[in-house]
Amino acid sequence: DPYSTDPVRHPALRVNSLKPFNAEPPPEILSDHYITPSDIFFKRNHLPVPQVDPEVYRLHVDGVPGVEPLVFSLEELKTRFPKHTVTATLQCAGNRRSEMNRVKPVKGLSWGIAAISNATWTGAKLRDVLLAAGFRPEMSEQAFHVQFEGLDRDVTGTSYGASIPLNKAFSEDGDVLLAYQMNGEDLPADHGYPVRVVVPGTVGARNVKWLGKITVSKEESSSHWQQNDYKGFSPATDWDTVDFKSAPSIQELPIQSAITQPAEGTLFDRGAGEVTVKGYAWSGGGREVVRVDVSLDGGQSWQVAQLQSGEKGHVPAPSPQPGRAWAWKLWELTAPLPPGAQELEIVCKAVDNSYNTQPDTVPPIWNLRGVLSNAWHRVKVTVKD
Ligand code: MTE
Ligand code: MO
Repeated sequence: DPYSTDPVRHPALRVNSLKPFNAEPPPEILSDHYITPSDIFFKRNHLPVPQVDPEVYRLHVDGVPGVEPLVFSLEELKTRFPKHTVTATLQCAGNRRSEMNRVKPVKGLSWGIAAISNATWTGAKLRDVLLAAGFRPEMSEQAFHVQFEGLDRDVTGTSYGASIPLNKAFSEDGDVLLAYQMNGEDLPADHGYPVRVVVPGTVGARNVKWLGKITVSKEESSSHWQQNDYKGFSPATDWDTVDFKSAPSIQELPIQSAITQPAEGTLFDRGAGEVTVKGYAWSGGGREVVRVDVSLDGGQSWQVAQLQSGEKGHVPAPSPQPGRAWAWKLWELTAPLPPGAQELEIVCKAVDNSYNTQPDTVPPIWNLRGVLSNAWHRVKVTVKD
């Protein structure tokens, strides 16, 4: 069993698939922490977790025009390059897929609303490593992508791979890291020990774990996950007509928010007088969430939630530099129970600083792979007299 050496996981995780291991935390635990503890951070593996000896580990850098391939040891990555720490949210393209599946069946793991988490990541900037490997800005006329290959392999020896645009990889404020720490400790095995790429603002799939190789290239990664997966399509496209070449790979994600509390079906006593609603909100590409609107009546009337950008009770983090809002915001609203209503449909929607907002329903954004599911999140609860 190639999975026999997989690490032990936290028992509270909700498992979507055991081999490979895919799991998300219960929503109400997720919004208890601004920085998600590593053991409950969602886990999305396509393959067995590789066992990597840190002494033997080498990162290969290839494809820099006119320059010989180079290798770096873990020690070199840690000591030769300035150490940067970035707080960034990772979200799987399939987060909230189960809501899409309810409209019409889609292919993929049935994620709830918690295939998203937030951590602090520490490592070398990819930009600095590319510079050390001989890359120069003028080479960006000959190369457009940076490919990443994982050390995890399937039975045929094919490894997980993905790529990002070169301009994101090389940009000074793109904050792309070759991270060797998560939340102040060595990366856990499930999250890419000893080194993973962290591409802030970009879909989880490009944040390659157990990083073995970086290739600067004209082409995107030829990996299945870059070419024939993680793309969006029209609701009209089905498995007979889909042409994966016709759509761009998902990179920056759209605006997202969801309600983590209360849970669907919760019973409230009218005597309690009020209801507290909690959730998260995040947008891709470094766009900052500027507002979250909450409705208790299915979207007829709205109230503005309070945003939280830091651990509760601590001084909130200063506003990020525009375009570099990589971390989510947690939010909360306490409001009187609407008089008379027996059932409440609680809804949330977020707005980012480009004034992007979420679509109100799922059918117009339904797609066969169930990705990019970001409609208004709706939770029904009951009030008893
Ligand atoms: N990297 C490797 N090497 N293998 C993988 O299976 N999964 C990707 C990405 N990087 C994956 C990978 C996907 S689809 C997601 S959503 C994120 O890792 C999940 O990161 P996490 O498990 O740290 O939450
Ligand atoms: Mo993912």
